[in-house]
Amino acid sequence: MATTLMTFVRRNVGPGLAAGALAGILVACGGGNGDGGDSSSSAPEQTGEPGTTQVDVKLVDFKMELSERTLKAGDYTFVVKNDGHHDHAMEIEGSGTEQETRTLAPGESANLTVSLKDGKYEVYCPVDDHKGMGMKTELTVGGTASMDGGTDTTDGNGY
Ligand SMILES: [Cu+2]
Repeated sequence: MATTLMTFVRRNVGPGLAAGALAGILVACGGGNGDGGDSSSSAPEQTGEPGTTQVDVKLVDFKMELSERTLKAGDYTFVVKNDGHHDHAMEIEGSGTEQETRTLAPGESANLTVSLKDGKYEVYCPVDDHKGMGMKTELTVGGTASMDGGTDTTDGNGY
């Protein structure tokens, strides 16, 4: 019905008038679909992907802090937060893997899901020369961690 009326109006008056008439129609018909539509489905921001282990990474000027630096092989979600005053990002490189987050403005964060195999990884900030300024660290994956005497070495009964 509104459509018919709209067509009718548009045919018989200029565009400007039609717009005005249309607005009037919209207001007139507006009672049908109440205005309380606040139900925007705001999904809570998810940290960590299901089935992965979360590793927190803090980027500051100019350091890189990982909550874990010795991991077992598996899937990890790096939750990277820029706590510095410059743009930063995180790149992880090693054992055939090379992945990075987008560049994060101060206060921003991003998730990076990576499948890690045994080996050594370099984790650093690829922005400008931040790596050279100290934004780098090492990540060891596998049972060759030298720190604890290797009590928990790889046993092949895993997943
Ligand atoms: Cu940086």
